[in-house]
Amino acid sequence: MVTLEYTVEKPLNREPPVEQLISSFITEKDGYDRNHGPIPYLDAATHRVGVYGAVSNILSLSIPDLSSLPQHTVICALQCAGNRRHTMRTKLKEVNGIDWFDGAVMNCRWRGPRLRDVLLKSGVKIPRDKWSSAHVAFACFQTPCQDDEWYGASIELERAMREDADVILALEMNNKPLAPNHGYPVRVITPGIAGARSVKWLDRITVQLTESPNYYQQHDYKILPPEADCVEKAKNYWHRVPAIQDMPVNSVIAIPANESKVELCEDGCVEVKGYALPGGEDGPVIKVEVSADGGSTWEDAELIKCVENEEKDVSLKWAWCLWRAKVKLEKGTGKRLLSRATDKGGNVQTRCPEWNLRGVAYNGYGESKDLEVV
Ligand SMILES: Nc1nc2c(c(=O)[nH]1)N[C@H]1C(S)=C(S)[C@@H](COP(=O)(O)O)O[C@H]1N2
Ligand SMILES: [Mo]
Repeated sequence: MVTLEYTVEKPLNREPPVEQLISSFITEKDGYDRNHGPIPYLDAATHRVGVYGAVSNILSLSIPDLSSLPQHTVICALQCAGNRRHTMRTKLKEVNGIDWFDGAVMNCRWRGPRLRDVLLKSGVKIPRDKWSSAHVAFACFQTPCQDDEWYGASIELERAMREDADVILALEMNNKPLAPNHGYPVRVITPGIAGARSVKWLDRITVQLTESPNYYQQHDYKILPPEADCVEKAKNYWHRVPAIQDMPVNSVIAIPANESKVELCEDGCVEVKGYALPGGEDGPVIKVEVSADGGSTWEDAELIKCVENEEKDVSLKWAWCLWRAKVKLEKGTGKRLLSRATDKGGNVQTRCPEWNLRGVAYNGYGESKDLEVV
């Protein structure tokens, strides 16, 4: 029998303080946890992943089967679509959902076989020119969730099959087997795509013509238009609004924290630090700017080079980027700083996106406000 921790009513959801989060390029421990149900403790010796649907051969893969395929490493940020919801809620209008601050993201080294290799082994029966309208659905049947009997998600088959999209079935996180709360013994990792699609405790992969029928694909994790301002109205939009896939370019200021007292350095500057995230497949982040005058003028931040740059075969396209800047500020109260990221694809963070009921994909300028400079 599978042991479960936490309950459907009270799943484990937590984030570290952002100051702590940005202290290392790789999030080694205490990353965020996001669960729609309890955490199952699975046995890697008996666990199997089934491959079904529009494939020539149905497969039932054990963990040793997955380990014996070529292993691929990806350094990628895993981010909940609800990251920064607190800012949308406080800046724009009340939204529904967990009150995430800026810490529902972590940057880790993931390792496992490519989903592509598993699908090739199984034999995809959908012709190549239909791959962008077909889907690969992921399912975990281990526990009921808050809004559905199981957890599921899907991504485009085209993305899954493209080698450079780096979608993997992760067996390891930061060179160790996944921890139970992060999906042991196997989870999907979908770089650039909202965390909701990186299904943990993966039981089944299905190649199909439709998206996953699961609640979290069909109803939740959608950027509804502002007219959908209550749950009743949202229902009229669910079938018309696409499920979130790629996450938008983003950045936050972690230090100094809102409402903190900051001391000027001898040069009359304060040190500012944060993280930045590329949009979808358009990484890496190539520029972060900081403004001390409400966005009239901007100065380039320094993008912090990380040791992992030395791993030649591992791309930083999907990783977050830690940054720091020295910004001139006058002494006084009510000071405000802003940050703005640009990625390689040319996506630039906007001042403030439109409000949406679920408060997802918030990517307004990073901000640190009500600072007292002494
Ligand atoms: N089986 C299952 N997979 C899941 C979830 C879940 O509740 N159950 N939550 C999803 C969401 S919404 C996010 S943001 C990430 C969180 O991953 P983490 O808990 O490892 O941080 O897992 C995704 N995969
Ligand atoms: Mo999420």
